[in-house]
Amino acid sequence: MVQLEDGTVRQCFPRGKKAGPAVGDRVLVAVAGEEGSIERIEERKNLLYRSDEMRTKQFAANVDRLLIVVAPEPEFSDELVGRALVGAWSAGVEPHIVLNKIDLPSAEGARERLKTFRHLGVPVHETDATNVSATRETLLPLLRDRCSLLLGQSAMGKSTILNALVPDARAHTQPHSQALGAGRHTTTTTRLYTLPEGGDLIDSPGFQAFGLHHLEPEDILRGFPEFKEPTSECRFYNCSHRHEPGCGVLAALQRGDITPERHALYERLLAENEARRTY
Ligand SMILES: Nc1nc2c(ncn2[C@@H]2O[C@H](COP(=O)(O)OP(=O)(O)OP(=O)(O)O)[C@@H](O)[C@H]2O)c(=O)[nH]1
Ligand SMILES: [Mg+2]
Ligand SMILES: [Zn+2]
Repeated sequence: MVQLEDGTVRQCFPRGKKAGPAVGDRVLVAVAGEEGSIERIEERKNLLYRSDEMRTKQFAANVDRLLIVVAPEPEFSDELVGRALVGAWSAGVEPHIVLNKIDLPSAEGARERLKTFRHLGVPVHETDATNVSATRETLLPLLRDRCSLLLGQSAMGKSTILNALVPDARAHTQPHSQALGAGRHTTTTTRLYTLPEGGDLIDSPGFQAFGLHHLEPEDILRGFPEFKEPTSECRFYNCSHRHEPGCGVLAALQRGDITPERHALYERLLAENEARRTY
């Protein structure tokens, strides 16, 4: 679906067989009546991918900010937040965390668990998406004139946040238990909405895994900005920061400047990348 300059939306078909357009792309279209064809994809600022064991899929293009939405209930996964951060940093996208459902008493525990990400310098914003005016006050300044993507596990409240910010969106939302009963996520497609105040917001289906199989070792390293300074002290120029003597990253880990969880995630991602190469 392509939004034309006059704001109307048309169904347009991509030309050619190569990997086609992703949500967030700017495209040149030839319109004929109710339909059209995509003639060209403009150069991208960046491109986010999502992958599983089977394949890597284009996810969204030209995203300025990744809003990782978490909530106390259902409980969010640290592993998924950590992976989403790596995905953002490696693609050159600015990550933010949105702690939603702060009206629930269990919010305090979630706030505590987010400390580790706060220490990495990731801004954390807090919302109760059922409080529309407060949510708008918190998030609208962040979204103006930028393209932002809502990402997170199912039932964290992404579509509820979208509805608070874009009243015309009327995206479908439902409680977690019902979503599980139906055996799928409430939101099933990735879609871009334009904010009346300026800026774009993309809603996406909840994820249970955030595969980063497509990342090469140098991309993975970009996903760990806190490793950057310590790597300048590594004895070997091709140090993998796993077991080499004189490794600055391992020294920082010893000192407690890098957390064991982050280093373990780094090792897992490298191992996943190596497993893929042996196919
Ligand atoms: N108490 C409370 N409930 C919320 C809040 N935000 C969302 N909810 C509820 O949480 C449930 C899930 O919200 P959705 O917006 O559908 O979640 P989602 O992240 O879009 O889920 P998927 O589309 O499956 O990925 C709904 O029943 C919402 O009403 C909040 O801030 N506080
Ligand atoms: Mg949704
Ligand atoms: Zn090293």
